[in-house]
Amino acid sequence: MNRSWRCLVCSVESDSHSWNLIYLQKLVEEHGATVRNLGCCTPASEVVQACRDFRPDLVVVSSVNGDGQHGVRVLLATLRRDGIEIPVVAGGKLTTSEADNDGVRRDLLTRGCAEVFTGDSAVSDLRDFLAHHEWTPRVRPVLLHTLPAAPGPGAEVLSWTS
Ligand code: B12
Repeated sequence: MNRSWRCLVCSVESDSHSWNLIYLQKLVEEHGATVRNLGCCTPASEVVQACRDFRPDLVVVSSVNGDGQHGVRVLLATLRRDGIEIPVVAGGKLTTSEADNDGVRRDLLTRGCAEVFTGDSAVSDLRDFLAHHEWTPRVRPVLLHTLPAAPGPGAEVLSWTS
């Protein structure tokens, strides 16, 4: 059985831009994911709750209003505090100056981001990142019971832990 992997798309609490999130949702779906898009102005607590409910394999955070570095820091700290260990990547326009991009990337990697995508190559870098990771669903099939009859002796019924 081939299950798609799951991706949570979100922003940070201060950011009301939406089309970036729609764009990312479509991009990640092209890579085979089932996406839950939490929309703009996403409180960190809502991301935590969605991680518990939806159990994504990856969280993609986008911010373009210039305040994203702070928002992503808050989100990473909240996820860590609440014991959520799901890879987080972030990107967009995370400060008000492109000159900050390298420093922002280093900062957010140090704080636990799996990768940070900014500048002109952000989208192609994310595509490469998605293409070069094997996205195996975190949810593993569990054997519930074995059917004695059709479709054949010993046929296994699989269910999912979510
Ligand atoms: C529409 C718009 C708004 C609308 C948003 C409406 C809505 N529902 O979305 C409104 C009017 C609300 C708005 C408000 C503000 N905005 Co505005 N907005 C824009 C605008 C014109 C277009 C954004 C858009 O929809 N683009 C289309 C999407 C698809 O592209 P995108 O957002 O750029 O995302 C692309 C890349 O950045 C990248 N990307 C983004 N995130 C991620 C994440 C990852 C992981 C990766 C890989 C890539 C990636 O991929 C996307 C596709 O290429 C831009 C200027 C522009 N032309 O880009 C300014 C802009 C984003 N806004 C800006 C600003 C400053 C504001 C305000 C602070 C203005 C103010 N003083 O009030 C507020 C902030 C409000 C808030 N709380 O967030 C600045 C941000 C500057 C910065 N970061 O340095 C911009 C760049 C304008 C500018 N040149 O100054 N805005």
